[in-house]
Amino acid sequence: RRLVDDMRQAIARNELELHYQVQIRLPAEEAVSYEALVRWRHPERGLVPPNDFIPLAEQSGLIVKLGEWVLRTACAEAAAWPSQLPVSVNLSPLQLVAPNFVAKLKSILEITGMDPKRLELEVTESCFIADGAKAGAVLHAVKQLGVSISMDDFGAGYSSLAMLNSFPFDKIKLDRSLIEDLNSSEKSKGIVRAILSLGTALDVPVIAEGVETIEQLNYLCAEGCVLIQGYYYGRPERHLATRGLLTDDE
Ligand code: G
Ligand code: G
Ligand code: MN
Ligand code: NA
Repeated sequence: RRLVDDMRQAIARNELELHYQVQIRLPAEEAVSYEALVRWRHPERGLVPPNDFIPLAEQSGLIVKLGEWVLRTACAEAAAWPSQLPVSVNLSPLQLVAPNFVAKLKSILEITGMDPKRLELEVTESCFIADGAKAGAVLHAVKQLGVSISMDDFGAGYSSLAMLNSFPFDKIKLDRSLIEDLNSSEKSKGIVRAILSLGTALDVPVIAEGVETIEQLNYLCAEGCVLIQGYYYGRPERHLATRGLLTDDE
């Protein structure tokens, strides 16, 4: 596959870049954090979205190197932000079980001068499927460094209550498919409400992802959800520090 060969060189050629999507706290609507999302500025294909290359990177094992680049770059860039807000980074299951992951993370934090308290790692249920005990052990070691862990895409796939019980997540991210269905489905409203009250019961903050409309926002707000991420407030884009030097997603 040509794309896989290209991808191998993309890191060395400096073709990857991170865009950041704001996370908002209600009611003041202040920015509280940013999620890093990788893009590939391909010389011929233009800006390639992660869905077009992350799965390939996972299949080929390249995700370990790519994920390391993402972590190092997100830490280096966020360390220089004037706001000093937290940054969250998505982790692939393979990264988590790769040898020396924790040691590498520790060294990235040291080299970039990033405050571990400002770093959040997002994991999905798939991280726990192959070897749940191993994933849990690694994540506990990560938390020891002061880094926090979010449960991403909750409410999609097989994300289960058992998982929430087995690991002390610092944040739950409501999957955007649930938010999308809020408009059309009473069932989704019930599920969202239930997950929000689960968050309250466990004392874990819940953030809604993929919020695009005022109707969705008002429903979430009425149900006590104060953390919001989605196009309603902002798309992933280069951060303030570099804005103007690069073109945005659209
Ligand atoms: O940015 P976008 O919505 O197109 O991202 C699509 C998918 O790619 C999402 O599931 C997101 O979690 C994933 N993704 C984006 N950036 C990264 C990254 O740096 N590492 C990993 N593992 N996944 C990412
Ligand atoms: O799987 P993960 O939650 O990491 O995926 C986040 C992805 O969702 C980002 O790549 C981002 O581009 C996308 N996203 C963020 N907000 C919205 C939104 O409001 N609507 C849609 N359709 N996608 C969104
Ligand atoms: Mn995410
Ligand atoms: Na998600």
